[in-house]
Amino acid sequence: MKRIIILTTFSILISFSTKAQAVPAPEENIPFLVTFGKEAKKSFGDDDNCQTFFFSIPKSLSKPVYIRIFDPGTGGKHDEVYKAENTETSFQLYGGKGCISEKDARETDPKGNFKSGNLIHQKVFKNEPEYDDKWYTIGPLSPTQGEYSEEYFGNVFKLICEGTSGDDGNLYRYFLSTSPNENIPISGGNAFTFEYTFRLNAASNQISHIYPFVDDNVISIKQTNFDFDNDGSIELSSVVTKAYKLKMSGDNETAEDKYTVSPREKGTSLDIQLIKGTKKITNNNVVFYVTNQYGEALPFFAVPIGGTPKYSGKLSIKPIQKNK
Ligand SMILES: [Ca+2]
Ligand SMILES: [Ca+2]
Ligand SMILES: [Ca+2]
Ligand SMILES: [Ca+2]
Repeated sequence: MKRIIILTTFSILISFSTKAQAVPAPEENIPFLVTFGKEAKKSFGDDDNCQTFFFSIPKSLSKPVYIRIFDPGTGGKHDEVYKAENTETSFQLYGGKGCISEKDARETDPKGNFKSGNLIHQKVFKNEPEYDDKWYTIGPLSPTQGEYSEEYFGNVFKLICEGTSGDDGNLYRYFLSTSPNENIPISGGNAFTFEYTFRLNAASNQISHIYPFVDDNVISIKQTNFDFDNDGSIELSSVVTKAYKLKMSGDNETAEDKYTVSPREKGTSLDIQLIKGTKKITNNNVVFYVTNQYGEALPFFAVPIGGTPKYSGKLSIKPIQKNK
């Protein structure tokens, strides 16, 4: 005889890891951010030679903060150099009114007034041994130099990285720190972007994760990826979905498809997994963004809002064998 029971394993786990402002975050398993000089071919994996990241500092914090850049130059270790090391990269930090509230700042392309707000700091890096394989620190910054935004959880700074000349790939990372000399995370701090350009691991079978946040207004999303080089597969998981296959792009191609958001996914992050195949593919740079039904970009948070989504099952009916 069979007995029918209904399993409703519904639980959104809020496991907000409040201390991680490495960008990319360790959980993402992404080795580097990447921005190419503007003379580089698009097929190297950067569609617009520009990357914008935002840093959010909780309102309760009044102590100074520092934004640190690892390997800001192009040359020596880590970078993707073609022939001569001829690339210049400009890092520009903005705060103040309009920094994040300006719509152009939240687009997936560097257009219009995306450099909104007050320019706080700017520095151009070439091939500079002084900063090769080392950290460069911006600050001290008073949190109130940022723009306060309730939607983005605090005082927000914007760091734009532009490949202003050359044809090489600048690989780099960020850290939001309370110290100018060390990486000490800020409790409740976070970092996010609306268009993510990064390097994948070279080793086979590695899984990288990016976490777009779905707010209450999102009904459907469209994911877009560029230059994934067919390097394995891309899957979406969430509180209600497991390993939903997304379209992936080949070399110098764009792939996109849509996904309908379930009510239970509102207020949670999605886990988009870039799953490398069995082949070792090196120097794979990729661009990723996700937009909602209005074409507005969703933020990818380094520390996923609501925690990493845990699949909690659908309303399911399972027959259970009676004990003999
Ligand atoms: Ca370097
Ligand atoms: Ca070059
Ligand atoms: Ca670099
Ligand atoms: Ca690529």
